[in-house]
Amino acid sequence: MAPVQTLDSSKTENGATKPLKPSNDSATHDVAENYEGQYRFAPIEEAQVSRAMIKRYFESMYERAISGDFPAHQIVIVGAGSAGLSCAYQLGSTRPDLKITIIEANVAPGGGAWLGGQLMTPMIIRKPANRFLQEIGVPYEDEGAYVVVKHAALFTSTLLSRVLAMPNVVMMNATAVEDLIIHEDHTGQQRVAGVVTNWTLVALNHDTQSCMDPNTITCPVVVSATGHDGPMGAFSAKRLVSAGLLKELGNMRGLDMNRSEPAIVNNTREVAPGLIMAGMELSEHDGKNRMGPTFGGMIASGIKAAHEALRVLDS
Ligand code: 48N
Repeated sequence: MAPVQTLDSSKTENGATKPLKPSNDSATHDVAENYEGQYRFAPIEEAQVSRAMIKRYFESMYERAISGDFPAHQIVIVGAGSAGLSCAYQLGSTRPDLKITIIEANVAPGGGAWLGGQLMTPMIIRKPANRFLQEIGVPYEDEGAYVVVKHAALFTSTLLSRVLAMPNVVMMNATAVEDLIIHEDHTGQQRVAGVVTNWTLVALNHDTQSCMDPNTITCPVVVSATGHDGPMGAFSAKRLVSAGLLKELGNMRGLDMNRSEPAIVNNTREVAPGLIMAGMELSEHDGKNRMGPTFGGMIASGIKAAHEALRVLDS
């Protein structure tokens, strides 16, 4: 039987490569100029690039410094891992009136969700958390009780793109939360009222330079999802202990997938007045088990943290 001919549209009958067929208003058309003419960019001055960045970045920093302006309230989310980003997506998509500010210490957001386990790339998500994948448009293989996303980066990059496309969401990456703002109300109760920030490279170098003071962002509710390890992990849980608002850390316990994921989701809550905790940071705060390379609990915890944050904000 004659072999099946697969038509290769980029080739002519005799196998030569067809020249690009540019339409007049496409990138292909512009690139085609390289073969016939010169690729031309619109002219620019360097100062225009600098000013375009400075204006936008510092305007948003100025606007997000305080949530006092009514009615747009502000929620700050610390940590852009799978829990923090799921929380941001849930808040941003259901409450367009809210100002949502994500503070992420790494240059690259995403936390531990760029890979599955042991640097392998597929991501496992146990049902019913796969419904979130359907909502944000991440394809997966259905394996019955769980689903497999072909590459964790497909989940994280899709979620990041959905969150960052929301007009009410601002993310400040390469920025560390290095303290919590803690006020005392008229009853004497201590309440988290915002975060203290610095550029991460500054926060990591306080031992090399003195007096590099931080900045502040005040808000009525903070969601902390800083994970269980890493240069600054479990940040708020540790700060609650050193600030006297938590007696001691529970410390993350051994791996047990079946106990850990429901425990973290069901215990996602306001751990101190004004502070919601989510994701693996909660395993350190409460002393819950870890689950290893399965991410459904992070998604569900982030979504629950959004509901908790709205409950606190609207109470
Ligand atoms: O991904 P993580 O570390 O944290 P979660 O809770 O979003 O997801 C945890 C998940 O990746 C796992 O650990 C999986 C399920 N494995 C479990 C197991 O048993 O091993 O994201 C936290 C983010 C990171 O991007 C950090 O850079 C950031 O928080 N971060 C901070 N950002 C700003 N200021 C800080 N002080 C800070 N500390 C951490």
